[in-house]
Amino acid sequence: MPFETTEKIWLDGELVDWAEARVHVLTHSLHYGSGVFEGIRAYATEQGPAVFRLREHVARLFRSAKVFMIEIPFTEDEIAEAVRQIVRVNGVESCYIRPVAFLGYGEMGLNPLPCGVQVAIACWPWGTYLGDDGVTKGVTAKISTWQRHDPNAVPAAAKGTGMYVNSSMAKVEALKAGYDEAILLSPQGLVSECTGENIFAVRDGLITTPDNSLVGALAGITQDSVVTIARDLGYEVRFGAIVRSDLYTADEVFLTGTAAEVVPIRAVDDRSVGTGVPGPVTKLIQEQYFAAVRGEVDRYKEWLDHVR
Ligand code: PPE
Repeated sequence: MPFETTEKIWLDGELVDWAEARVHVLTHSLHYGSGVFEGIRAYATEQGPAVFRLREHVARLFRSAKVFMIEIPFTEDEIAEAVRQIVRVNGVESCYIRPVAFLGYGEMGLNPLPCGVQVAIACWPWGTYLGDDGVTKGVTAKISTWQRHDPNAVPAAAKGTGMYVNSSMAKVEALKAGYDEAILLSPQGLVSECTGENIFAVRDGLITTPDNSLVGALAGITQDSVVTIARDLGYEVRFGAIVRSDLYTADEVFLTGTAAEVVPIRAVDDRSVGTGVPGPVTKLIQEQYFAAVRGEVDRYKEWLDHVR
């Protein structure tokens, strides 16, 4: 197993052994990418493990499902409690949590409507997604030759499983070319987001992140948290257009995501960002973010859902 597993997975309301959480090869979503998912993290706090912004993640899962007309056979409260339960029963202090709602076995063909909907929730300990060095020293990125979705091709507002072939191709292209991460542009040529993260640029103290709907980026919950944190720190933050040369000339660029957390980008297309080392704004925001997720900042304690 390439990563650390846990004992149980929540599957359709039951706790099953990790190895037994299986599906049939004719599962609809395996063929047509017709599923929706979330990525959530739980962090160790003084009161035990706490899930970060659980309600927002569950709400986004249901919004994604609505876009694809996938009827999740549970309520938002039931899914939220299932997330807390899976963290509790696996006895982990901190972990990554992956809920996925998918169309199961029983129907084939492109019409998804007759298919039964299944829900699985797994969790496992997952360290820094872009490497420990990435968090401290920053990562390199390349503008991808793959474009982010046109909203009339696939709905970027929804976290659909099949949509991630776009991200995977961009990721592989970047890795093969020797970069850590890819930055995708919208069909109009504006900076959209990274493969599984939103992006921010800082210049002269002004922080800009793309207007998600306009550029086909996912409305990130970490992005939202970072916007709040940055504004609370006194920075001006705007949702606005960014073109690739804005990244080359920015003082600082960083990315945000549940898995990746907050990571500086130290070079874009072989141009150093600023001086090529993580800048003060990024470092301050990183520090506040990590303090917030661990329950160390009073004003952000409402973001935590304790599992015990
Ligand atoms: N954009 C995309 C395309 C995306 O997948 C994510 C999350 C984000 C932005 C940031 O959203 P948020 O996590 O709410 O701040 N990507 C998830 C999957 C990552 C993966 O590689 O798998 C995640 O971070 O959990």
